[in-house]
Amino acid sequence: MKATKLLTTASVGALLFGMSAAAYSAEWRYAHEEFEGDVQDVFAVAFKEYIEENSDHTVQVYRFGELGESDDFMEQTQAGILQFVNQSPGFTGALIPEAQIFFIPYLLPTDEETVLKFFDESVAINEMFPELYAEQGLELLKMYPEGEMVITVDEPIRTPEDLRGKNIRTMTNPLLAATYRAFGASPTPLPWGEVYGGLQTNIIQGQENPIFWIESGGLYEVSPHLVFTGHGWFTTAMMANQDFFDGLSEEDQQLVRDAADAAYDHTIQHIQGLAEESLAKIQEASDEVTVTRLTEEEIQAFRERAPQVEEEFLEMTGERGQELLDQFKADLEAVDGE
Ligand code: 6CS
Repeated sequence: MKATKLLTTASVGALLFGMSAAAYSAEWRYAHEEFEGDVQDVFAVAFKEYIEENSDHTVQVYRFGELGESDDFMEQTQAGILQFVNQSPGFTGALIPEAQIFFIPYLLPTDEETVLKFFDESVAINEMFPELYAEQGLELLKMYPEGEMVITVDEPIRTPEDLRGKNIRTMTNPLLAATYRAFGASPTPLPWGEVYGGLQTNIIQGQENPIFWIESGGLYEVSPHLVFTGHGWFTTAMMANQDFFDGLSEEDQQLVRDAADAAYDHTIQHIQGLAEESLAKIQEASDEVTVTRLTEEEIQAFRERAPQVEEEFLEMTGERGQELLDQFKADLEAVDGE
């Protein structure tokens, strides 16, 4: 009886720390928010391949729907059931308020080269965010952009007034809701699993996402009017359970960091040109789709509502938010001037 109990305790321990009970070749679990071939999956598969090619460890990748919604597998990671997770600030913003900085509209430029340089070199991204995630028991390994945000709606819109009365789905963080309120819409926070059905049944009349996801999730079928407002980028983050990471040998910690670096480089290559390819696929698949690119003057009407969202960000995050925002802006200026 005692022996069985000991064995059970050992296997639970092994499960928690992602180790095989037999030899030291670990079996790690990694969950992300997307489907096969999508950007987070490209990252996860590249990470898995690097680990498996350079060690005896294996990585099991779980895609959207296999372990629940994003918040479910974040909880599983914090509990140590999963070793790695890719969760976007759109959802983490409820847990780490400072992560909502990505939802201050017009903070990031639309120019892809500048954005990519920013993610590579930013002190806010690469030094300040890891400390904020660590407070939640998470070892932040990478933050990376997936694509420019595009709004899809039930009819073409050009002004904040056109958004009045429309329920626009947002990811579940309060600042993104503030952004859409500022844009004139009625924000409706929902987890991903409810978006397609919500658009189909007209509970929501629009949403925002990068084009590859509008294509891959078939959102254009139920929300066919694409509007380029240039207000932000979909950003995501890949991390490990911190106790698990701290418990690894130095060699394995380096392996994990190198795998995250390799996956990042591969994913950044992958996203270049992806929006254009996805838009072409959408236009081939549907005659109903329209594409509206706002003029600079039209964008200005949205942009001038950004300061009130920045204000709300600072109300939610205080001094720490101010420090992060200052650094974020300094980092952007540094890459802009290069
Ligand atoms: O809108 C969302 O909820 C989803 N969008 C993307 C691009 N990835 C995953 C996320 O759940």
